[in-house]
Amino acid sequence: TRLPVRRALLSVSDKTGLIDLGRALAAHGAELLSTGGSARALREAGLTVKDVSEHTGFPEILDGRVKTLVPQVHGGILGRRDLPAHLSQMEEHGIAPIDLVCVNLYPFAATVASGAGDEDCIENIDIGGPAMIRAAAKNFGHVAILTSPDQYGDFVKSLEVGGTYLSERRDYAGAAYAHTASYDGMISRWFAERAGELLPPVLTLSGSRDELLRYGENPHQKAAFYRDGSTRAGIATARQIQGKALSYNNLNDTDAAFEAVAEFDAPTVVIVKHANPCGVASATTLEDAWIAALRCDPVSAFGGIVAVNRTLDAATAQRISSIFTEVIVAPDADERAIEILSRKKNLRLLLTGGMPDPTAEGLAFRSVAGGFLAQSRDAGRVTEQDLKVVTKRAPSAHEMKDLLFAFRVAKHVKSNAVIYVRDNATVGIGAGQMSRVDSARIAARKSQDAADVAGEAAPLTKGSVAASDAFFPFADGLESVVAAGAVAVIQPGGSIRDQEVIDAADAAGIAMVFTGMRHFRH
Ligand code: 93A
Repeated sequence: TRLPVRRALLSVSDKTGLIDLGRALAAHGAELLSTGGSARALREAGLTVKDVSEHTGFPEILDGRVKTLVPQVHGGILGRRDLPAHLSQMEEHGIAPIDLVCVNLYPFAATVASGAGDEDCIENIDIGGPAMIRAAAKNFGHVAILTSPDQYGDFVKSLEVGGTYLSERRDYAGAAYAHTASYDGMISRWFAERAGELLPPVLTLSGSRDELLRYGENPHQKAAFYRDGSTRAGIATARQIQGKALSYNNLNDTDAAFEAVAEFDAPTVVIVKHANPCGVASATTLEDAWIAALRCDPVSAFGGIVAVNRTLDAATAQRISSIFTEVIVAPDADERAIEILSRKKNLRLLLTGGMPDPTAEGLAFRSVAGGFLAQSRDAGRVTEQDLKVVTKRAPSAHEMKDLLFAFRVAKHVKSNAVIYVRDNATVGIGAGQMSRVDSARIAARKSQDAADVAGEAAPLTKGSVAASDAFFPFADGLESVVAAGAVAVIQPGGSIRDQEVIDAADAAGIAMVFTGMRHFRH
């Protein structure tokens, strides 16, 4: 059976859709109860509204901190209409049943994001709202609870045919608890941040489901994208300009590409396949950066994800669209670039509106059986001052620039990572191998392939510099880097066999620097 609404309590911070909902309720004979600002808005639209304070005989006090926290409201929401004892107690205390609660909460997240002071943020912690939401959701047998303007349309449709079914109210109740849980999750994280605790004793992952993805990593897996309310520029802020819907793998790869390209100040292009860069280059223009990035591994770049750290221009868009590309992500794009890409119907173009700060603090998660692991994101970055020259030969100024570039790329390549760089462009990337020697060799072999494609005699790694994300445990890794033609090496150092590795470098006459910082990425 459908449940009509005889009395509704409307108390919303976000007034979107409020008037239409109020009108529909009034048209179907509901009495409207409301709090200060909501009541005012409804009245201004010509609706008859009763103030909650008039209804309860108790004024709003303490600057509005206590508006609805009274038995007339909570009794009216929580009383069971199927228990005679409840009904008689309600009557005894003059408590009228409330059949619909429509509440959305003080904008805590928006207040924090606006940079407001602590006092303001705390005042925007809603107490009465969540209490009503949770009460109404608990009593879904007799009460409907709406927490988002997105729900009003469907609700009004039900109203027009006599009211809501129990199953609908159960769905609203589930959504209501998700709403209050995510709200409290945000607040607890804010407190933890204030206390300088990146890893609080209890960590609730509070995200709201944004979209169901077609499937997960594989077609037999289900997947969705959840937003955690963060405003950091990246895939969460991206506007999709064109192309088909993004898949789980697309989102994961696009994130990897964009976070990597954000590391660089000069115009830079990162091409990613399977969450690993297969080409990274900086140049004076994005177009030149694209050409150099593609040269590193043109075979893998097919069907890749391209990230740039500048407004995408027409010349670069033209180049990128000349090979099959899944996704392009950029902070922005000019009109001509957008027009050029619009000819490729399936290509997705994402514009994030800005670049994130790669050195900013934040948390990163990974799931394990029975829980999840959390750590601060790898915001580490080495500068020339952090480097220790350990060989007889010191790197030249040009080599030094390439070494730093290579180590920055290494941070975004799955371990074991060995990266060869020449002139601000990767010329060989070895990723995800269980042994460092293999990563070094694979990168060199791929660079030979790239040289063959480019019609060059020598592998691109000849005369390059090399970076390793973690120390070389033995001299063999270093030796294979030398064999590939590298003339300078950057690596964390810290192995008990460091001296062996240094001796091998000196024997080969190359320069080597230690960073003291490791960039594992698993
Ligand atoms: O300050 S509160 O925590 N105390 C209350 O008793 C209370 N009742 C409703 N906040 C309370 N509300 C919130 O006020 C609602 O959740 C809603 O967000 C807001 C609506 O206020 P107004 O109608 O005055 O705009």
